[in-house]
Amino acid sequence: MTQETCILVGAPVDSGKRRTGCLMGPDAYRTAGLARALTDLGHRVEDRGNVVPNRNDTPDHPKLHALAETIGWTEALAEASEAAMKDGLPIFMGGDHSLSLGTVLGAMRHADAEGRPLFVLWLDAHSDYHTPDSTDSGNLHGTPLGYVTGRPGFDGFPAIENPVRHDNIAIIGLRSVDTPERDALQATTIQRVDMREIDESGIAKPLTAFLERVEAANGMLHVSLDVDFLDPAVAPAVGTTVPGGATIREGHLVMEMLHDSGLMTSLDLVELNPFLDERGRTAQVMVELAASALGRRVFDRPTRAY
Ligand code: 6HN
Ligand code: MN
Ligand code: MN
Ligand code: MN
Repeated sequence: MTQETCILVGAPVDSGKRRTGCLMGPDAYRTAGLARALTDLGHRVEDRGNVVPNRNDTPDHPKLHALAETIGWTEALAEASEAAMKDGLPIFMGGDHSLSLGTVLGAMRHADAEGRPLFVLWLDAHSDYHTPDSTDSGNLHGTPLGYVTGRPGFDGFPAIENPVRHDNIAIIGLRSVDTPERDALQATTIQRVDMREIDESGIAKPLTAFLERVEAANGMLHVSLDVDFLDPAVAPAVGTTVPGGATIREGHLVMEMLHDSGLMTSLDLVELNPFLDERGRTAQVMVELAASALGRRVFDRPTRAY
């Protein structure tokens, strides 16, 4: 197995929605043994500690929640992401999903510098394709795919010079998409895989099709794993639970296939709210999934006391 340098980056972002608690995510991943799970697999692990947001003085917005703070996070995380990608495979320990405004931007800059196209795999119940104009909730965690594809309205955020191409994106796990997002998505070639398709044909088929495209283009691949991709029965620690999500095995199969492909170049773990967890079980599930993405096989999994 290829030894990776895994760079853990804490992103305690809590500004992307009103319900707080995601700021505890990075420490929950540390407590659940993320670094140890990766070193046990033979990888080098470096924990860079937590990123601190830039100071930003954008005035309060009548609709958008915590706009200035989210812009400050986006700038700081884009820098941390670009820097970490030069040194290894970053794993961003969130933090709510607005952190991906920054982590994907950093991955875009790195891929541009390498002269390679960036692909994005979004594992989520939601499509997170809003713009600041289309969002009803005003919660910016619902906007990162809108931002990185160059949709308009992101005033005050770093400009997107070379947007991620629609053909380079797959969203898997969908079961809660707002009407304006649906209308906008339907006009794109973004690969959209909802839970019905997964029920009918399995999760491996659409993922294989996507990974073949990444491979053929010699792409870099950023993976963004939202806790609510999973069914709330197995992953309750998230503010935006939607019933009918992926099973534990569907989650692991995606991660195992990602590992086998050798294509993943960065990973977000987002939306974990430890305040809503039950004895740390969701944090543990997320650590196990990350370990699968870095090469742990089903039958290698130790029965470990946390
Ligand atoms: N997430 N579409 C809803 C909204 O408020 O815009 C939910 C967004 C959820 C965000 O999954 O990270
Ligand atoms: Mn999300
Ligand atoms: Mn979600
Ligand atoms: Mn909405």
